[in-house]
Amino acid sequence: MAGEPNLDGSGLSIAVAVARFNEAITSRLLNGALDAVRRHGVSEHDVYWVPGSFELPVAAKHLAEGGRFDAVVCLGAVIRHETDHYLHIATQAAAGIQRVTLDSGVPCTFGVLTCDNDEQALARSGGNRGNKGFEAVESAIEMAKLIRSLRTG
Ligand code: DLZ
Repeated sequence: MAGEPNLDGSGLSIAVAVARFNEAITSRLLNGALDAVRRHGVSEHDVYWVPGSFELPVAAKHLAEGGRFDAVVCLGAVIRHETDHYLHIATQAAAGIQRVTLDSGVPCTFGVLTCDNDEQALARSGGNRGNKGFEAVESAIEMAKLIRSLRTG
């Protein structure tokens, strides 16, 4: 049976990096993320905008390595266009964010939508498929608490 996640955000400091590209969607992800920050009592948070999802990993790297944050939440929306450009962006964003997590030991969560169209993206940013921004904050809290408990024993 799966254990209950510890989602008590008190004592945690969380950075939220959000891509401006497809801002109509990413602002909805950000609203979901800020809702989760409030609901779970995260003590401190800051929001950092970057141009697009491709830039999320380097922002996450500096935020993770700065020593101020217990977790970094990365938000973006990669939506399929006529070429395969979106595929490169989505792949590099995912790989880069995971690499920063493993290199820094600071959990960087993946709140980046990868969708075929706007309808799918709207559904997952506060529509009938939930809000991936909200979920990315919950994952960040759970992982930050786990890592803290592993470090303190
Ligand atoms: C250029 C581009 C394209 C075509 N599509 C997206 C997208 O769907 N989602 C996203 O977040 N960003 C996109 N970008 C911008 C890139 O992420 C990046 O900002 C630029 O290529 C500059 O490096």
